[in-house]
Amino acid sequence: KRTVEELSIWEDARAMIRKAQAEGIETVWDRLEQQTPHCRFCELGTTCSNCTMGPCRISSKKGGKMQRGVCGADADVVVARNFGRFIAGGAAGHSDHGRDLIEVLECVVEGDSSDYGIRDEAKLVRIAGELGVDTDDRSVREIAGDLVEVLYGDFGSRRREVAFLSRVPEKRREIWQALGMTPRGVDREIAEMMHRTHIGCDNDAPNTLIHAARTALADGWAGSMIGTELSDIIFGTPSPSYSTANLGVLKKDQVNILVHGHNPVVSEMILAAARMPELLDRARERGASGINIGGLCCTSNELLMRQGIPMAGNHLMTELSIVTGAVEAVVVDYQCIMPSMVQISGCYHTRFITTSGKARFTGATHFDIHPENAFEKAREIVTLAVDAFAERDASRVEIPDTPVPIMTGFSNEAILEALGGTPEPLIEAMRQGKIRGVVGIVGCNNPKFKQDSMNVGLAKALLKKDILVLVTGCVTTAAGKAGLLVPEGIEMAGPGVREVCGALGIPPVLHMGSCVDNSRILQLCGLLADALDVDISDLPVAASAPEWYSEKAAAIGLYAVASGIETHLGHPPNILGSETVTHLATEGLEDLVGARFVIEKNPEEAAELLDKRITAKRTGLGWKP
Ligand code: NFS
Repeated sequence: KRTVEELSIWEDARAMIRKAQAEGIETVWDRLEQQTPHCRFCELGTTCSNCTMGPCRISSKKGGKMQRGVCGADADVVVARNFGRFIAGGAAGHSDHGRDLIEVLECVVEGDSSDYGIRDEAKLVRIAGELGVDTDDRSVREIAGDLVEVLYGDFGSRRREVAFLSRVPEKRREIWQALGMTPRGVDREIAEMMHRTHIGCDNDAPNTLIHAARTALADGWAGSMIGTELSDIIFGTPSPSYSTANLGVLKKDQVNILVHGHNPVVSEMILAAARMPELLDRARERGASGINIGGLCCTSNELLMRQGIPMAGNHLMTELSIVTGAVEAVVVDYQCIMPSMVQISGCYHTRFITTSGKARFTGATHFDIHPENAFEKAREIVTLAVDAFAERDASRVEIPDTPVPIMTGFSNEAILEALGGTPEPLIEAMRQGKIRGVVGIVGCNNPKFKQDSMNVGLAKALLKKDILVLVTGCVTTAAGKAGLLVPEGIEMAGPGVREVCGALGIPPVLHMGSCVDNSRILQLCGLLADALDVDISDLPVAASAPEWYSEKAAAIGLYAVASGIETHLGHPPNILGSETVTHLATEGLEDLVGARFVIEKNPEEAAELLDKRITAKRTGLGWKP
């Protein structure tokens, strides 16, 4: 049994794990222990339940029994099929989120919602123009209407390629074309993945994996990118600002509402409702001094980037946030929300509120939110939370730690503006070796790892090597709590990063948003490659998802690799039961797409591996290593 100190590097987490233990509340770590050891076949990816001739297990012992499933599928086929569906699940998550934003914009255009609007008209016009919409002498509403059509089209079957492929360097597009990897439509690739992995279809593992990559590319360069760009258009493009992070952002004397999930569509409305004078008065009448909004997981990243709303925690902090006893309501939309939060809420006065018909939780209070009723429902939800304050048991409240400051808001627009309008100064700093390379550290927490040990360890190790770090998703909180998201963080970096970031007054680790905002990093790579007239795979850049766990994170990893970005994972996906698939992922893809996965669980070793890649790419560009 692991000690509390072995579960997380953070004091706020440890304090709440101890409190949960003392109060008899089960958490993710308890359940992991109950589930360990896991099924070996499942870990290797060699179980199949895609038909009822099975379920089947393929033995990893060569030559023995059970080398094939009942249909005849061998380990390669079963692993590839399972991995393909895993990727499809992730791509579906990000992309359906993106589609929800198209629906909001459509409602704005049609006049069906007055709760939302277009906060960044300039960006709307720019993106529409980029995607071929006529923007001359037309109203914002007309342009937005056409943009809605173009983006809905990206989900269908009528295109040869998704619209934002215009952002992909020519050389990369040729590689995809030659391999049959060009993403045509988001829903099309996902549906085709389900078809191919139906019993009796795609029974050639590499062929399945090529389509898995196409599905992931549809996520990165369409579904996620649409999510990012429309969120900016509707809620504003992020620019640098300060906020705070960790469980200390909860306030003892205020109504605390935590928004959790992924989409800004609901959380922005909760925030707006919480600022209504009538609700503030209501909170005061009930003895609270105000209404405090904090965020969890990616919807937190969305509100943090655009509105500076503090971040209470990442994935493994979600259950623990309720254990503080100080949370009146957790309001969720979808994705990464542990169902156990309903039970834990039930141990306190906390209201657990769902808002999406796509993600209902038995035992939760449900408010069906649509663009047409969003603000009204948000007002009802905040009212409910305010009224719950009276039920808070002060004797059970424990808010650990004091919040740490963080800087946020580094959209590509903000980065380019800081650089004077072009990526040239960044390229020059890279050429001179002050910034030797750039690594995006993204993704999750996983209770199999000591929480954030890898996320923080890798970031620090890279900074020492003068490698600039970009973060999104749950790594944001980790970097923030470690003091890396403030300009003073340059003290932990090598001399080059210290000099460049110091001169610009920016942190050595830049927060670029939520997980769909990894599309910002893709776009940035495209910009850098075009400026140097090379392919993305020629750049001294890399990616990492050290503590990843979700299907979405796997899809991100695969679209990064397929885009030419070497990607480190702290542990492998469930593919090791197939030598063919494992070899392809960790070596073969290098020959095909110019990048591969590397697996390493030690952060220093991982930094060495990524440094090696960056060094090789620098040499390739004729730059000193
Ligand atoms: Ni990303 Fe965001 Fe966090 Fe992982 Fe989940 S919140 S979309 S999947 S756990 S980073």
